[in-house]
Amino acid sequence: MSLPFPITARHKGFNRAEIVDQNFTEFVTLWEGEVRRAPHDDQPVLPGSALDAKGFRELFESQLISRHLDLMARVLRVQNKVFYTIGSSGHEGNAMVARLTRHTDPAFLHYRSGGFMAERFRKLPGMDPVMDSALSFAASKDDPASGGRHKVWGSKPLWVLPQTSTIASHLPKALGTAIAIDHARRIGHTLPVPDDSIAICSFGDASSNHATAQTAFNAAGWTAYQKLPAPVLFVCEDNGIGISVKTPTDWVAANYRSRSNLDYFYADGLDLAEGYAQVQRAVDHCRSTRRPTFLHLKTTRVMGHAGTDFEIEWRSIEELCAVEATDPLLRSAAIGMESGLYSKDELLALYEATRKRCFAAAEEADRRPKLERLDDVMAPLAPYTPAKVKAEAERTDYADARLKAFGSVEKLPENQPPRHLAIQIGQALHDTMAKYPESLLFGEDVAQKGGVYTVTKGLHKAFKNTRVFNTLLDETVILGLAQGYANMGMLPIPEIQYLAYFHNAADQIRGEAASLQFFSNDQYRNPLVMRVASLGYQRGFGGHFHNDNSIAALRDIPGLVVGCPSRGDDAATMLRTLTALAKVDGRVCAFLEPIALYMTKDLYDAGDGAWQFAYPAPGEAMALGEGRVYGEDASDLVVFTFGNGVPMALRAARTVEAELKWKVRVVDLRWLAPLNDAFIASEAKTAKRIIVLDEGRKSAGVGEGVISAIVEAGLGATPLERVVGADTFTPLAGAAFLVLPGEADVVAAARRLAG
Ligand SMILES: Cc1ncc(C[n+]2csc(CCOP(=O)(O)OP(=O)(O)O)c2C)c(N)n1
Ligand SMILES: [Mg+2]
Repeated sequence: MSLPFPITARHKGFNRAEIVDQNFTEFVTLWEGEVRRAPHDDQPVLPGSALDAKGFRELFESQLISRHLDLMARVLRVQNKVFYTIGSSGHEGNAMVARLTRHTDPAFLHYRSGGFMAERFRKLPGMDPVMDSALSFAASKDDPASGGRHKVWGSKPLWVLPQTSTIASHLPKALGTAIAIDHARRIGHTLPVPDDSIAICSFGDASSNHATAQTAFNAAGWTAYQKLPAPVLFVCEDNGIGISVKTPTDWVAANYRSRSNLDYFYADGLDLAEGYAQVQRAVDHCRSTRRPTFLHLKTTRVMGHAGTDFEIEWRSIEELCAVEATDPLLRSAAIGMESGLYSKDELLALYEATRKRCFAAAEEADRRPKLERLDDVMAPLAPYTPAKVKAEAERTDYADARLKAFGSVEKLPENQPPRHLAIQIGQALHDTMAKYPESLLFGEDVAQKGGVYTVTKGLHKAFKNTRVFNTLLDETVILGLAQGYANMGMLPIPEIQYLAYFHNAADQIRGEAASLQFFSNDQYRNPLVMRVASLGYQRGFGGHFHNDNSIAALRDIPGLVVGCPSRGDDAATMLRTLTALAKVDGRVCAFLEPIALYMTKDLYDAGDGAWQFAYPAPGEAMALGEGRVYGEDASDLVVFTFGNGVPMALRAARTVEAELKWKVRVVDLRWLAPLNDAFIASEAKTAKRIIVLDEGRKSAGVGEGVISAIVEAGLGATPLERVVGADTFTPLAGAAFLVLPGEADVVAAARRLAG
């Protein structure tokens, strides 16, 4: 479609929002076409269209709301009343997707979803898309989506889970949610949405190239290939460009048209009369076949990528005007006039009335309170209700289920002799799965094989394939699945096979799972407990990637709980608290299992069996932040450590006690994030000397946090030595032990302290 006017001086302006705005008025004013007799509400808006007149009017109004929110944002941004200008202009046709789906179909949306949102708001009475959006634009505390933390498209009642700005990062969890919807039935779990729901996930054409998007498409295909349901509607909003990089002509169609297990549909998102039936076909296909569906929705982008994108500086005026001529609002205006539903005056009046409504809402939003206290900002990040968590962790009302899981009273782990870490983690997982029928354990090799280290052995047999299953080999998908199951009210326990491979998929925890409570003002939660085989010191299986000793990437994720047990009984009580934190407070948790301690049975001498412990019966749990202290009354030397460092420190303590005649206390931190500063300070207060033994690296390791806590408690004068890993990757074989701290290093540090 070309503009019915030549490129005049006004079209050459710098402010494309103004030009696009004027184009609409001019287009309507100059429009000359045949006007039909207005259809009734239930008649096609134009002959042959699947869209009826009522539907058209509502979609058009949704488009106008979206457009005027964009225009308002551009004007009020410069007055500091609005703090976000990435808009939806050109994408308003996505309102059709909202109209043709249900408000209970969980939606994970592209940032250009103003039309979709305005239309979805119609699904529930009494809601106001304009005011709600304005509050989000204004970063007001009253913003019902994020409480003023971000301009997001989100709504609790409308099942729109807010997304971060990271493009494509939401595709794995959208797929996970779709898979969870159908998986729930197989484990008898009651969904929070209807059983035939689908998950909707929109994104841009450039984003479709991203590894995170590609892995979601692949995993969707992998699932469908096995005839397993994955009712996800991927909506690729193709405007032909990503910021300034053009997508090669027809690339999206060429790339997706014929994938065997990703069913491709095309729809014209620029033309409501034309596109409606096309969108409907895709939605119906997804819902009825439960197959992953790719809806290629043609859109355009007017007004630049964001308010800061001055396209006139990098595109020719001819090209800009040609793009602006494809503005879907011009097409909608033409449909409105040709159908006889609107006269020119009515159209212009509606356009102006919508503008007024958006500005009025924005001015009102500007008067609403902002987030003004740090406490308020952080309130939803990491909720913690200790009494409830304790009660949940200590809950014992699942005796029958655990009896069934373990087989007999004799086989209950508390009736077994003391065992080592790997066995007791496995027992604790049996316990957890018995306690929570909605829990699922999955990852690479976890099922029949029982994991690389046989930690999950027996679980597949006890809980069957519906609850314990192997995934495809992709950490991003594993963590995306976890979020999807959590979104549907289940309790996912994903396994990451090695800590080094967490980094492959870290964004799924960092940018997505851990941020959901924050950006939704704690209205949405994706509780999960991620198990990670971790840390160094493996003998016989060397090299960096199986011995990664850095947890820096986990420790600085806001809100994430990180626990690391050094012995089997602690693993059991810690796991009870982690699952309780997930259930009660929605927390995202990481459970780091020190691989080198999995099979450790002895402490001092071969065969002493001193690193095996009695299994704690249900009813016992370890509070978040609670450490374990060996040698409480000793104060000549206090060693702060965790994981492999604990038995190492206990062995070194023996030498030190013999040689220096000191009494040594060893403090196992157990919880690495958040670090319990008060506990560290109270243990340090009574110490004459301190060693911080951190098997991680010198830079950004746990040790830095421990020392900071000691210094900040005013105890910086206490003589202190740090024994820590070198800032390097871990080499193979014996050389690994040059890099990692060892027992002799602890003894040497004690000697230095002795002067
Ligand atoms: C992982 C990631 N890399 C880079 C960016 C910066 N960025 C934001 S939007 C965008 C372009 C996206 O283009 P497209 O997917 O076509 O969506 P459109 O904006 O055109 O609707 C880029 C590069 C980002 N948000 N996330
Ligand atoms: Mg694009």
